[in-house]
Amino acid sequence: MDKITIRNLTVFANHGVLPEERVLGQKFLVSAVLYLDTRAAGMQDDLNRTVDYARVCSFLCAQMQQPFQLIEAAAEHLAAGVLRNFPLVHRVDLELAKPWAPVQLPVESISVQISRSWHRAAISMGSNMGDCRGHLDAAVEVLSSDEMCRGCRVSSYLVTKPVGYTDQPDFLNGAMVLETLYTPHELLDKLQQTEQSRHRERLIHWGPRTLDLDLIFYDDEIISDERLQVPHPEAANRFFVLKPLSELESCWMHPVLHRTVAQLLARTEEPR
Ligand code: PH2
Ligand code: MG
Ligand code: MG
Repeated sequence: MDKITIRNLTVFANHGVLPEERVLGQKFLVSAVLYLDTRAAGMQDDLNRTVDYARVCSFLCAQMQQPFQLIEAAAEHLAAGVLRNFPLVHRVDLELAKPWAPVQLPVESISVQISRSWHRAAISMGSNMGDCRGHLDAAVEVLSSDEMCRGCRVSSYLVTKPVGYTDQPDFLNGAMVLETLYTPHELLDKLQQTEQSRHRERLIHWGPRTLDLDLIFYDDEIISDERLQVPHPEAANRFFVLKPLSELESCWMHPVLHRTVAQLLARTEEPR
């Protein structure tokens, strides 16, 4: 991807752990590499097709006025702000330097460098207790109104036979694809909080539930730890996951199996 670089934007601000830093303030240097596609702007010589770096500079300068203890925290705030407020920017590498850091030793500067971007997530939804449609709609509402998510797209909902533990009512299933600034584990927290808000109880494994939200894909990442497995280990065999997801992203490549959602769906049977 193309880049626009802002180097050493100089801002006076009051970040710091020491009380005197908060009172007196000091000099900070902000550098940012903005990743975006500049091709159309370049070919058409049109500012509307790119980010106005003057606006980014004044945005960064204004956001620096909110004081933080840590340069890490200030940097997170700046990076998320750029990604949320300049939609063409897909990724930002941000450096925040403190040339006058009070370390009582000669030092040229101390800085933190972070890289943040929008990530694409696929989420499957299921419900077979109570107001199933209401539970799925509530999940869509929570994620589409979350400031850390954008561009939420939702499949149609379909009624499916229970898989695994079959002595339970039919499910209503659907899928959602969105872009997010959450890490996979933060997104999992958000999904679990949303399940809780619909009074999800974990009684029987694969048993009836008001709301089940599973993270199916997160970019093309492969994650396997005590809390989270991505891609979801059952996704590739499940009609009720693949069918709604194929409406939104039939070409998404399973990063382990190297088959698209459409290919996986084609070899999956709808349970009757
Ligand atoms: N979820 C399960 C187990 N079985 N069957 C259907 N049809 N739909 C589901 O969402 C579902 C299931 C575990 O999460
Ligand atoms: Mg599930
Ligand atoms: Mg689940």
